[in-house]
Amino acid sequence: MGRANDEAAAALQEYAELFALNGGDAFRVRSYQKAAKSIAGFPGDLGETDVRSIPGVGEAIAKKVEEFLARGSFRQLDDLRARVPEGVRRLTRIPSLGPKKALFLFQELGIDSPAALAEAIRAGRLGGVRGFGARTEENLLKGIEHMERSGDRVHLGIATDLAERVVGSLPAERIAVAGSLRRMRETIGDIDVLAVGDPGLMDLFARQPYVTEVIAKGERKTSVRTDRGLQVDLRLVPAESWGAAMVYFTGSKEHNVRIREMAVRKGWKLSEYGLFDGERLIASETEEEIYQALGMEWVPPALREDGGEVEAALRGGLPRLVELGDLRGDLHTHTDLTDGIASLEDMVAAAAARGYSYYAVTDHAPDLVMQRMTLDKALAQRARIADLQAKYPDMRLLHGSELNIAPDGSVDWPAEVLAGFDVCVASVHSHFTQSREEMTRRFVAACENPHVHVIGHPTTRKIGKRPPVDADWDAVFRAAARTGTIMEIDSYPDRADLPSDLVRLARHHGVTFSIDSDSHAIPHLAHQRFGVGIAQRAWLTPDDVVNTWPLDRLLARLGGDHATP
Ligand code: DGT
Ligand code: CA
Ligand code: CA
Ligand code: ZN
Repeated sequence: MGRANDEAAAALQEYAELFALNGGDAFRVRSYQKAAKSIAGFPGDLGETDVRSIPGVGEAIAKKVEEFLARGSFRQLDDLRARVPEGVRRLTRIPSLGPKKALFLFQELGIDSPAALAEAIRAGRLGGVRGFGARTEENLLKGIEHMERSGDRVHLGIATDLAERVVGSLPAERIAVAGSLRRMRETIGDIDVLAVGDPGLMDLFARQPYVTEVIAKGERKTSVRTDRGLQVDLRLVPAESWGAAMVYFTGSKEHNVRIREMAVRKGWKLSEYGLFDGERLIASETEEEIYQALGMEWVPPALREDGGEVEAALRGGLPRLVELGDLRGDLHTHTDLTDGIASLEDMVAAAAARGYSYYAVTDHAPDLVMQRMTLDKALAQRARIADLQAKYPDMRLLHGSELNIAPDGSVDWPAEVLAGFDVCVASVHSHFTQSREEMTRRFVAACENPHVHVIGHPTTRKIGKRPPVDADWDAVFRAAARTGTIMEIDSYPDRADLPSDLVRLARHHGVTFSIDSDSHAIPHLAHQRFGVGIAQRAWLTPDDVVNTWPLDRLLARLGGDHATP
């Protein structure tokens, strides 16, 4: 995916937000949002395409995009940016606070940031204001606290994009990412890059177009701020201590403390330069040599959190972690029948190109009203899938749906309709603030529904935007294990849902998982690599993940007769 696509899409999305915030016509807001999605999901490079050929992009939007490509912004965006303070825009990012209310708070009460809103609520200044009851105030406060806690960390998708740009821009003898990004943490504080090469690399790095500020520049380490807000540290390391530097800067700090203790116990010293016995170098060139000298197996980066991996590596008992290459399919994807932007035919062709043995199409179900799904549309899609199947003898197409779990735990459509689908993913898309008891009952009921195979993006969190729902996860996972309900690892990087700590908990209860892309466009199919990171951090093996299984085993698990297509 070309970077220009993402940036133009982000600008249009921002414009849509600002336009809505200024009371702009809802229809036009939606058309900007739709165009933004289309552009983000467009597989070709924007710079080499006539923008007008992208679905959803008319003349007016095309002009804005062209101006953006030429100079990094467009006039209407500049105008609105000038009119709305940044803090007011951040107000709209508080979960449950829409643009109308945000503008009202700013114009009537002078509240111009999330912090100012929190203060106003705590001081009781919103008491009696229409539309701001006690329950609303409480939810707003929770949302603001969540935003503050996630702070400046970004999700893995943003960090990975930027890291690939950095690595690709520097002609080093050797270069690799370390830190939390190599460990595939779901959020990243800053990016750590190690390189072997000549000192001129530092100057070259500081001059890159993605650099907005040079924070510190030395011979061994340069730190910059980038256009994504994220800091990148580049360290030059001697070729002969590459392995030691990778171990040290990959971390985590907790893991490093443990293995340094192991070295000390042997009377040795472990640093970023190597493993030493006094002056004598024991190992430094590769990570494998260092772990081996310490009497351990090499530890995959995703496990380096002092979560039992040191003990396991010492007794040679590390798991065979699931890898991207183990996945044989995807069980949660959308098309333009609902909110995806690519056609069924294009999504299926892209899936086949990835070499899948099976692929499920799971467009939204009717209770998500704005998607305008109907049974007729679903059945027509099923017929198209049956036709399409003939073209793909090596990939089984599964017709599914992403159902909505209602507040009482029920889902869309009667049982006889549900029975006609090969796979049903059921997700929470509304009523996020139910009490812990209600939410737990809701999930348990969904697990107990014999037609529900998979619980989609279970916590519903969106990193930096929406906190996870509150549920007794032990109880939910017990129900999932008992009923054979699969828990999803939604790989979409701003969801990363389930998060790895809950995956690990679920696994203890005997739950199985599917690593899904939740794609709404062709490039999203590749997001599964982020889901694999989550699974690895939770110690999952291929056997724990149903979409590594051969088709027959998967179908047996999904039950039903699978007459379609
Ligand atoms: P982040 O950036 O917050 O997402 O997390 P990390 O793990 O990338 O942390 P960062 O960037 O502060 O440091 C990168 C690695 O360098 C870290 O995982 C371990 C190592 N490191 C940094 N400072 C220390 C330290 O004071 N002691 C030890 N043992 N290791 C350190
Ligand atoms: Ca870092
Ligand atoms: Ca760092
Ligand atoms: Zn969903």
